[in-house]
Amino acid sequence: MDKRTFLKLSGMAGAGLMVAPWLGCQTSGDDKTLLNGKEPDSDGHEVWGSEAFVLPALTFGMDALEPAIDAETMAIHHGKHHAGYVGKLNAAVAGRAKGIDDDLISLLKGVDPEDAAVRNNGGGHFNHTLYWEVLAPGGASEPQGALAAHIATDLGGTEALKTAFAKAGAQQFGSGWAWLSLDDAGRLFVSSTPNQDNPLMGRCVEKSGTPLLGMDVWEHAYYLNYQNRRTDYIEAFMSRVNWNAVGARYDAAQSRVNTST
Ligand code: MN3
Repeated sequence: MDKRTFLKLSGMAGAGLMVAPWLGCQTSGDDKTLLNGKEPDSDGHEVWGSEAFVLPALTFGMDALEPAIDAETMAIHHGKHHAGYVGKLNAAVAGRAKGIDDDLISLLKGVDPEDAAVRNNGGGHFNHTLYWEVLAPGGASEPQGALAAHIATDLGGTEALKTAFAKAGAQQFGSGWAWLSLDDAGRLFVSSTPNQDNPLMGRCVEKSGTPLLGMDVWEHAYYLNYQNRRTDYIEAFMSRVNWNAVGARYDAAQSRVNTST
């Protein structure tokens, strides 16, 4: 194994340790999805590689969410839109020196609002990876266990959450996302963001936290099937959420809150 290969492999292992808590009990996706390749520049500083980020393969068929989300929308959304964000993110970061920001989550937490390429494409990669994760077929159709109890305490229960979440998505002007997140003090909140922003981006959003559930309300997420009927898409999306996947994300985020307080 040459030095370059060794550095790349050892870098991947290190990044894996950092990212693992976020991945939590995730059962879908490639665990290298959000990792980066590490390559030293000529001065020995670590820089982002040109293929640092990889489009995760879907763990389910394009037609698995029919009729809520049609196969053609899925294929274009994953193979064109998400792939596009990954490619543009790689182009944006390639050759840039790394600081402590050596994975996607820390990169987004610190992203400069003026750094449009990383903000938009890094957000796009993170957001869509989460979207496929929480839509993976199977799992509970309602929040379970500790997450359900916390939703009752902070948000008034599952029905109140669903109403607030659907409203956040419906009222987001233009393109964006609706979110259920856990803030750093361990409180759940519902919010929406424009474009590909997300609650990780502390310098770009009013309220920051760890996203647990994200709903894409860009027209590309629903237009083929629903045209302008965003509320019909939202209802369909809500009916397909895998609450076990959301719960796994909640457990991981809650354990980090408990560790840091
Ligand atoms: Mn999208």
